[in-house]
Amino acid sequence: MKHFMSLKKLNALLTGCLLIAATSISVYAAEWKYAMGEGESDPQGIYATAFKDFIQENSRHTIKIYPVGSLGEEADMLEQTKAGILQFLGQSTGYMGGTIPEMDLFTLPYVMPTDTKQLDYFFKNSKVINEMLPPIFNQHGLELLSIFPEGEMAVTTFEPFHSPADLEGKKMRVMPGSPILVETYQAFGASPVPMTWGDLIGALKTNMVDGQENPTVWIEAYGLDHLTNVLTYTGHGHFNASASANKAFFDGLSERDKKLVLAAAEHAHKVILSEAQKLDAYGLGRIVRTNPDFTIVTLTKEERVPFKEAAKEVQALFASKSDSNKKLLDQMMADLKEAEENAE
Ligand code: 6CS
Repeated sequence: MKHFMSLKKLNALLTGCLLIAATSISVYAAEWKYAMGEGESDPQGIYATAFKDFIQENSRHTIKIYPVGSLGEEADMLEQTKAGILQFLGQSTGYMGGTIPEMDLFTLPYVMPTDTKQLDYFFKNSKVINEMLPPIFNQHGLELLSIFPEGEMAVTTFEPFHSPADLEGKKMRVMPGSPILVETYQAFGASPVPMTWGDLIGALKTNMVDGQENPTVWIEAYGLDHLTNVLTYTGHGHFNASASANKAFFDGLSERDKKLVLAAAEHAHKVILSEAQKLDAYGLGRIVRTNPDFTIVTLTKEERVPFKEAAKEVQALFASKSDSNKKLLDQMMADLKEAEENAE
């Protein structure tokens, strides 16, 4: 009898242990959702995959990646992340200015350099990114993890252009949600049309728009060079993307998991920054090889002058919108000067 009781106790103890183990697994082995505005082989996908692999190799958590199109448009994914339905979001900065006005900083014309070494330095050391934007993201329910470049903005059109006068009346598609993109193309003489990525291909096929802007690697990957005739490098901008987490989710993580997420972001940031330097050359090389009839134009220094003049108004307009915008733009200029002086 005595012996029977102790077996019963042992059984109860074992059941208890199993229950505790099962609970720990469900608490500590979570599946986190990561949505993004690009496919898995695109720059945001390279970042997301490096992030996911790091998390999965260093913990029992798993990450499910939702690429472009699987969870609606980019604006929907931003709302879903703010609401905590998604834990992580990869998003083009050009979609964020409507929600986080300060993010329009990254779409301002003739502010970012085209030199990849300077960009690399800037995206690693920028005070704007590392110190000033994180509390601004927090106010919007987000935890900023990274901002990284995807290549110089290239403009593709049906007809060539060399001056703002050539752009007059041209309907140029811009990413929706960024007032500065609209203001930029207006200043450049064109008629901007904000439109989601999902609508752009159809709009080009039916001549609803006369052109669009995107980084070269994306233009090649999604065949935009076959839907337009000319690609023009104006030097006016760089395409950038961000990665962020839902703030309440991040705040609720254990100290260990917070460190894990931050280390994964640091790792993925390094991976994409080393890729970023090659993206433009890769995209352009493929276009030249596969589509020899496509015209490539680089505006001369002289041709850029009126565009740069027009850009000054847009920069001033951004700075005039809020104190926060002004402070960020001032610091951005200081960060970029430091990048120019220190980039190797
Ligand atoms: O033009 C767009 O809307 C898309 N372009 C890129 C390079 N990434 C995603 C974005 O949605």
